[in-house]
Amino acid sequence: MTDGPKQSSLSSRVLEGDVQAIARLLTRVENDDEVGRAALEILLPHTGSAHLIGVTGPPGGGKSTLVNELIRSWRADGKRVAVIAIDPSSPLTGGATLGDRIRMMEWHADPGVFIRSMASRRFGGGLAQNTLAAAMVFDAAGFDPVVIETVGSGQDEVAIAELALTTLLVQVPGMGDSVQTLKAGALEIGDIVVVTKADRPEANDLSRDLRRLQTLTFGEPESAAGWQPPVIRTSSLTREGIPDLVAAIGDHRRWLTESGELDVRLRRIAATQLAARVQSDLMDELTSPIRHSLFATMVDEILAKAITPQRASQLLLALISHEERRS
Ligand SMILES: Nc1nc2c(ncn2[C@@H]2O[C@H](COP(=O)(O)OP(=O)(O)OP(=O)(O)O)[C@@H](O)[C@H]2O)c(=O)[nH]1
Ligand SMILES: [Mg+2]
Repeated sequence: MTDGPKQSSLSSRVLEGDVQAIARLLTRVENDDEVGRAALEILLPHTGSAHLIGVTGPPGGGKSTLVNELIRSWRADGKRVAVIAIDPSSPLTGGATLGDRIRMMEWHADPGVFIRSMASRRFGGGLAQNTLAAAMVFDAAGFDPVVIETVGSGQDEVAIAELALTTLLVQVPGMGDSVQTLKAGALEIGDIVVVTKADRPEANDLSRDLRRLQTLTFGEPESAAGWQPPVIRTSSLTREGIPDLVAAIGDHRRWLTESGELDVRLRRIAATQLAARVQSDLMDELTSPIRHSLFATMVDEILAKAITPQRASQLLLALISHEERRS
């Protein structure tokens, strides 16, 4: 096996921004194989500068179209942009929706834009782990910003805020009872609240309601210290509000650095990544070929009401640490 030189050339090509090498490494990293793991170790010292931006909101809320307009602005500023689009639904297409495919085609010939779809079907820490590993690859390859786009389905909505430095919470007019559709706590995750499809008549009412709700949640703007999440109306048809949004993202990035919040968030992202990794490594251990039958036995015992899942989990963990000590 002559994997060694191959790995180092793969990572050096990634560091040079080679699009094909990046695509190949992303697949390796998603499959979590040896080549992927080794390359991440080489890339690690080259990471840490990209602005990780989370975009979340309801299905069909105009997230992808919005990100496309952001790409257009950032490209005009000479930035190289990566997008990780997480699709919870379609294992058939490997996560890419038709709209995402059209968007990918638009930027196909531009090496300064890389769009990757990922299916979020892996349970447990899979989403966070795969997403942040892919973000590391883009970061090392010199992409900045790196956008993580996900449909807000309650849990994912909050999860994305733990993976990003700046979170855009998308709200869309004309979806019933305006802000009442917001789940409790969802507003807090938005560093910037974006009302998309501002060309629709209901956009004004929605942004007014969102500002009221913000006041109820965070207090009067002048009384609160720190960052005030702005509500920005955008239309991807007319490009209204897109320059304002680009500016607000830049403002938030500067605020993070100046306030010291950047370190807090970097630490939170690292902790999220480690927790996700431990979770999936433990599951791999517990369901490995040598322990698989024990795991299945425990499931039988739970079904037979002989043991609680809590106790079964403790027993399995105790067994692993016992084996570790003996080896
Ligand atoms: N009128 C109007 N329609 C828009 C705007 N932005 C997006 N749309 C339309 O809204 C629909 C959904 O847009 P997407 O960008 O695919 O929305 P999404 O949030 O990424 O959707 P999912 O990824 O499927 O959750 C498409 O038909 C768009 O053409 C806008 O600014 N104005
Ligand atoms: Mg989309």
